[in-house]
Amino acid sequence: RKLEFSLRHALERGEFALAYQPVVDAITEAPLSFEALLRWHSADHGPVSPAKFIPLAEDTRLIVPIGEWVLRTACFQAMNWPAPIKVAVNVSGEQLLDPSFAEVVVSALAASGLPPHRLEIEVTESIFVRDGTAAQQTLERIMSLGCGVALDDFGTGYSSLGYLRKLRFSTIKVDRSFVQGAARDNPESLAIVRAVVAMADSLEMSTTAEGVETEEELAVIRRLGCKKIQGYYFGRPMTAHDATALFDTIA
Ligand code: G
Ligand code: G
Ligand code: NA
Ligand code: MN
Repeated sequence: RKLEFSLRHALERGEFALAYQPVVDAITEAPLSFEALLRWHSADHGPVSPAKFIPLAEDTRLIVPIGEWVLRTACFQAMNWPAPIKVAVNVSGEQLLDPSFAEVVVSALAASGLPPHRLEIEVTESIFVRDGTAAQQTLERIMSLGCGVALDDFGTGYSSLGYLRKLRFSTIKVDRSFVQGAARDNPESLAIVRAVVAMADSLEMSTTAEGVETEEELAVIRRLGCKKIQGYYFGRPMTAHDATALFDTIA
């Protein structure tokens, strides 16, 4: 069967699940949030990589209903965690530019009872390319609800500093390629991470280093002053059950 046909029926067949990857404080290593990452186990095709089905979902606009399911599921899940712990949800341009997006967020928060400040929306720079004004307006509305908005994969897209002047992002996520480069003493990567952290600090935005896998990467990222860390070194994406169990063992 064509992948698109299977994707069209995946929601009603209950084939999606969310994996949750921890984000920890760079100094204390205390968990701060989990990023929700969509997984698809297709009855027709087996497990399908997000790198394959997310672009297809975007092209077909199936990402709009799928993304609504992701938001609601993540908000309900976060209600099982201790109060300060947040949940981060990735949002594609197709979703953000859909006229109903802000109401979908409002409705997911209301249905779950999750306080808005415990939800962080992750967007990439690419959303500003197509319709920057509409993207900005929707993000302002999301921020006015009290939700955080993180800028994902920073430095890899069509970077423009213009939107950093207009929008108060909660977090800038430094792409894994810079983290790897910095740990290999690549002078350009080191300079860029240092500059991004300094810029974020002045703008009163937090920073997350993505894809920290080794002790060496952790050490250099700490030295460069990134506030938060995410990566296999601290935890792989895990089931909702395992994420919740993490707190049960601490408490
Ligand atoms: O989980 P993994 O690292 O393989 O994710 C691959 C890509 O898919 C990443 O760019 C991630 O942002 C994106 N992605 C994962 N889950 C979601 C989701 O729920 N919605 C959207 N729009 N993108 C997602
Ligand atoms: O585009 P985005 O940043 O949302 O993508 C997140 C993706 O990065 C997820 O698919 C997740 O599985 C992956 N990821 C998270 N931590 C690590 C890591 O330490 N190493 C690698 N290679 N991938 C990671
Ligand atoms: Na992300
Ligand atoms: Mn990222």
